[in-house]
Amino acid sequence: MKLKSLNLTFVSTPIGHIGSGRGGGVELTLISLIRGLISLGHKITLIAPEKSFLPSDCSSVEIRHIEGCDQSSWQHQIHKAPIEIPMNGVLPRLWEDALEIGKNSDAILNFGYDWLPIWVSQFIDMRIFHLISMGDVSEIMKTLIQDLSESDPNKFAFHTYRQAADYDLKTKPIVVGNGFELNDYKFQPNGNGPLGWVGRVSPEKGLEDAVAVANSLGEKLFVWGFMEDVDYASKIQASFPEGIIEFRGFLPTDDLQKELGLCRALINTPKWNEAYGNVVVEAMACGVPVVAYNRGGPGELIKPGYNGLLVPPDDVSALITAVSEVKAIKRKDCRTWFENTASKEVFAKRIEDWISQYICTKNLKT
Ligand code: HBI
Repeated sequence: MKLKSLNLTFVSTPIGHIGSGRGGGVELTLISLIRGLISLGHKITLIAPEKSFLPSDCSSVEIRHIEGCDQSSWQHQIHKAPIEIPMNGVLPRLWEDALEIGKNSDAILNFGYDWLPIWVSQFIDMRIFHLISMGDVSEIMKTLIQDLSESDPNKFAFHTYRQAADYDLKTKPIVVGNGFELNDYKFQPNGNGPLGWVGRVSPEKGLEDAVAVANSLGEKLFVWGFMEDVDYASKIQASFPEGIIEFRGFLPTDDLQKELGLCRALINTPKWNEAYGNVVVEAMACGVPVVAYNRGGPGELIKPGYNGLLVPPDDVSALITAVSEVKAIKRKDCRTWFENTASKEVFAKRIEDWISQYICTKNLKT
C-alpha cells in the first residue's frame, strides 16, 4: 500500500543551532532524514534554535527559528543530575511551537535527548515520536524512557541494539540505524595514508588512547572534530611529545571526507556507550577501515575483518596490534557496507515504516 505523503514536524536538539557542530551526530542524522524523507515525497517543517540552517538541497523545508539559551548538555552532567530548565531556555519554547504546529501534522519527531518533550508527550493526544540519540547518560532520562516505552513502546526508536540495551525495555526495541548521503562521500582507494580520529573533542570520546597508539608508532594522528573541551585537549597535548596531534578542526562534511579518505585507518575509542558512531560510518564511506573498541554502536557496526577490527575496550596495546593488521581489509568492502546499510534512503525508509505503522495501527483502533 503506497503511503500517502506525510506532513511531519521535526524538533531539533536544544544544544546549539544546526550547522554549529555542537549538536554532535544529531545534526547529521536530522539532515539525512530530511533529505531521505523529502525524496520519499513527505513534507517537513523544522523547529530549531535560531541561526540553524540546512544544506541548499533542503530548501523545501520551512525552518521555524526559536530564540533562547541552550539546554545544558547531558554529557557534562553527573548521572544523578536533576532536570534543569535555564531562564529563557530554548527547549520549552521549541515545544511550545511544536505543540501548536504539530496540530496540523501527521506526526512530530523529537531529536532532543531531553526530559520535557518526552515527559509531556504522554499527556498529549498527538503522535510524538522520540529518536533516542544516546545511551544511558542520565538516571532520570533512563527512568523516563523505560517507563514511557513500557506503556507506548512504538513511540521510541534507537540507533543500535547496543544503545537500546542500556534501557531496561520490556519489548524488542525499534532500531533504525542511521543514514548518510552516499554522494557526500567519495571512495578513496589508497591505503598508505596516516592514522585519523574524528569526533567531538570531549572525554567520553577517548582521544587520548588514539594519540597513545600514534605515539607508540612514532606517527602523527590527524584529528577532526568540534573542540568541545579545550582543557581536555590541552592535557592530552601536554602528555605527548610536541607535534603528535594535528588538529584539523570541525570541517563541513565535504572537506572532512576529502581529508579523512586519505587515512589508512580511523581509530575509534569511545569511553561511553556511543549510540551509533557516525564517524565510523563516514570513514567507511570513504573506504577507510576502522579500528575500534568493542563498545557501543561501533562494536555493532564493525564486522571484524570486513570493514574494520574490534579490540577489547580500553586496551591500547590491542589497538596498536590491530592498526598493524588493518591493511588486510579491502577498502572497497568498507564502502560496500556503507552503501548497503547506512544510506539516507535506507534510513528514511526505516523511519517511514516506524511512523506509518503506528499511524495505521492507531487509525485501525480509532
Ligand atoms: N544534551 N540536554 C541535551 N539534549 C540533547 O539533545 C543532547 C545533549 N547532549 C548531546 C547531544 N544531544 C548530542 O550531541 C548527542 O545526542 C549525539
